[in-house]
Amino acid sequence: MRVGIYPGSFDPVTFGHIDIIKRASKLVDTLIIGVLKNSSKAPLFTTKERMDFLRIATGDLDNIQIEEYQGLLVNYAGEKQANVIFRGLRAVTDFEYELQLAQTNHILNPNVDTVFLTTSVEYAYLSSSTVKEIASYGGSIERFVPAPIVQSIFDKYQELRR
Ligand code: COD
Repeated sequence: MRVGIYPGSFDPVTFGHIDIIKRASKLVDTLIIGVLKNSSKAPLFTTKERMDFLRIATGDLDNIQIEEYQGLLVNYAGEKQANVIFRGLRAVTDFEYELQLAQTNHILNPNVDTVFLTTSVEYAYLSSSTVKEIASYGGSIERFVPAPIVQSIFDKYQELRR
């Protein structure tokens, strides 16, 4: 049984992530979406919120598990008996960081390999940070994230302003 992990912050999930999830899920028997709990990036959304958004976004896929993890990704992959980590590549700017991450992870656990899926062109520009920036100014984010989570993103900014 082939188990893969697609790890990330998903703060929040975007159509770019969903595109990678759909494509990666076809390459393995089970795809675990690993949501990093204590990210140094200080996420806007709680782990539970990020996982709930992912559940909503992937409801139509049946070989997906959504889990939180903390600590080293390769240790988590080992625990789950996953031997492939999926990452999305948008542009050259992603490459340097991703290469370093993949090489470090492979040194830490040689049983785990990283597979890069290149972004679909329509999502090449898209990032969680861009979505948050637009939403923080009240701009339209419907083209970037699934409709059922749009209001929750705006609600978070309302909550922060209170
Ligand atoms: N199109 C395609 N892919 C995309 C798009 C898009 N529009 N947007 C994002 N992606 C890809 C990203 O390139 C990435 O591959 C993935 O989706 C998730 O993105 P993010 O931004 O949500 O997640 P990151 O990059 O913050 O995740 C980093 C990890 C959480 C994986 C990493 O920090 C980690 O595992 N940390 C734990 C400690 C560890 O093991 N560190 C490594 C050893 S030093």
